[in-house]
Amino acid sequence: MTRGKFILIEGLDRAGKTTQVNRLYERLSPNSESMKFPERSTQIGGLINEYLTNKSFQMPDQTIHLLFSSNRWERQEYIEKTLVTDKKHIVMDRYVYSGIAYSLAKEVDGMDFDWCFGCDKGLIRPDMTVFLVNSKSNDNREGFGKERYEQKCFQEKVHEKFDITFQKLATKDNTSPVQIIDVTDKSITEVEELIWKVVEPVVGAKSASNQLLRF
Ligand code: Z5A
Repeated sequence: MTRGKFILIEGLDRAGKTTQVNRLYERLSPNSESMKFPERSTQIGGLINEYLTNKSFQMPDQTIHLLFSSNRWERQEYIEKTLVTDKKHIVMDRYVYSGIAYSLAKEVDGMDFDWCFGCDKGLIRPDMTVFLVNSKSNDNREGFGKERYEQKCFQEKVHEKFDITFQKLATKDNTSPVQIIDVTDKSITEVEELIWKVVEPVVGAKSASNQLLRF
């Protein structure tokens, strides 16, 4: 096998990303790694965690945006090693699209798409992104409301910004496609099967080389 494939799961809060990342990781095991952003175990991740969980911990919107991006950059070497040297697949929970969509949704002067994307330019790009959409709100799912951005009206704005971000970052030749999966009223197993249907051909296809895609 040439390099492993990089599969990203994105979605709004409590859409079931972590649940599905774990299912996909198990399906691809032992030839896979699962990862998540924010990666809260690093020093930068610790600051992000403090910001998300402690509403009295303030920092400028620009600063937290750059910290989320730095958190991705500090894991690039590991991602490259896993895909290219170890030839394992990566199943990722949130990444660049979340970084841009959540910051755009704050509608801060000067933090437009180009500003938000600038610091992520050059990051390793997924081979496929799956975006989980629930046409009913996720706010009745367990845990919703505990962290900073978990408010219904903000989440609606984030959804709009995800759509814009997918359009802006789409490639002409459809490398790194985004697959939207409607999870409304679907069980965890039904969603798992829908994801597998789109991911299986990607992980099953041979890469022409070890070359990685980049944003
Ligand atoms: N953020 C950002 O601003 N900038 C960035 O660059 C990045 C992130 C990377 C924390 O992210 C925040 O960081 C997030 C975006 C921002 N904003 N907020 N708030 P996070 O990923 O750490 O946290 P999260 O979005 O809240 O994710 P989560 O807790 O991991 O939720 P989830 O993964 O989507 O859901 P889940 O844990 O798989 O499921 C939630 C519950 O629903 C659980 O009880 C499941 O059993 C249940 N569930 C799952 N699927 C189903 C189905 N199909 N039916 C019924 N119940 C289900």
